[in-house]
Amino acid sequence: MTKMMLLPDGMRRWSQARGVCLDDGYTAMADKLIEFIGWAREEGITALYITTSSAANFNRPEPAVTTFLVAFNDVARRYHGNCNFDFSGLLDLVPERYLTELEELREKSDKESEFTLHYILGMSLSREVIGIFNKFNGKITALTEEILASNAYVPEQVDFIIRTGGAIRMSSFFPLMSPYAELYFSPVLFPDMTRADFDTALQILRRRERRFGGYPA
Ligand code: GPP
Ligand code: MG
Repeated sequence: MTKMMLLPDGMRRWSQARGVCLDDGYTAMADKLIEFIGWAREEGITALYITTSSAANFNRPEPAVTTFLVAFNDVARRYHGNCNFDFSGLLDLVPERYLTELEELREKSDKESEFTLHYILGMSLSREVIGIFNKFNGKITALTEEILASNAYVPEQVDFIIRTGGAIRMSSFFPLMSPYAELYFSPVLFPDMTRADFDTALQILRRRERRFGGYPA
């Protein structure tokens, strides 16, 4: 029951390097995501969380925001029938027509599927915590781990996080309730990722000794 989170980074640089427009870079990302999901399923990943945007990404020029929104909705449209599709995040940031379509796709997705594809939109660790506080402020006497968990953007602990694109940072993409997630940073720009890159990442992640704060077994 391995849960994975993917931060697909590097599309602008990929587009620039190829001399193509950003839309083409994100189209390549969309095709690669469909491939990536297949690799993950073949390797027994039961839930794949994809960070489709940080809250800060919505400060980009509007055409760039539209580009990533269009590409991720396209992937959900192409794949929803084949998985249990869900999403969460700072949804106030997402323009209504994209959100409405994601809601429809979630509704139509295969709820019985053994594989979950879950988008995190508008990710921001601080906004996530502030949102939970404001939702419960004055209504409960104490915040508990259970309340945090059931309101977190990522609703369960993820085991592995893969970020492509070369940056060794989390950029507010860290899942609140996954303190022991194993991290893997790949220099590959996401549209260039190959099956061999994925296999290498997974092999390294699976070799890690996971101790969850305890002593070695
Ligand atoms: C970033 O590629 C990707 C997204 C907007 C999706 C979510 C963000 C993550 C960092 C996972 P980019 O447009 O930033 O390309 P580059 O990194 O080449 O500037
Ligand atoms: Mg980037």
